[in-house]
Amino acid sequence: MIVKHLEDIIGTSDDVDTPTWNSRRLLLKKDGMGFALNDTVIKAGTETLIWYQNHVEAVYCIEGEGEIEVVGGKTYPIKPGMIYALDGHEKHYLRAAASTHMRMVCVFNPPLTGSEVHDERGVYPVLDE
Ligand code: 9YT
Repeated sequence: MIVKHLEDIIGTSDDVDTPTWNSRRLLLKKDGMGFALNDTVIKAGTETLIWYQNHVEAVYCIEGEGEIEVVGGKTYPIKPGMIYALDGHEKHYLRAAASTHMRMVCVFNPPLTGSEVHDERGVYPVLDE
């Protein structure tokens, strides 16, 4: 059985910070669960272009407000209790309201190895440890 606490992840190499989000990676490929689980803060007033070509991701908002715009499709408001699941590798813009960060629980399949950040097209590569 695996037991971790968020405070044990913060400040380690599994705490990945970018200009628009900060992903605390709770479960990774090395944990052998077959998926990754992150506690991610989307920074207030930011927009991120994301396109998970190599992964599916489910996202559950637990704090804050914002929106997700599917490129060429709909825009959905995000607030606590809302989930979205990118089962079609949808390219999207993720925005947090200017007044508040968003806190999201994110699940990835295949699991992340830990160091992924989006490239200029919003893509996470498939990485081996
Ligand atoms: C919700 C979302 O996709 N945020 C970008 C970061 C990503 N979820 C991660 O690596 O935790």
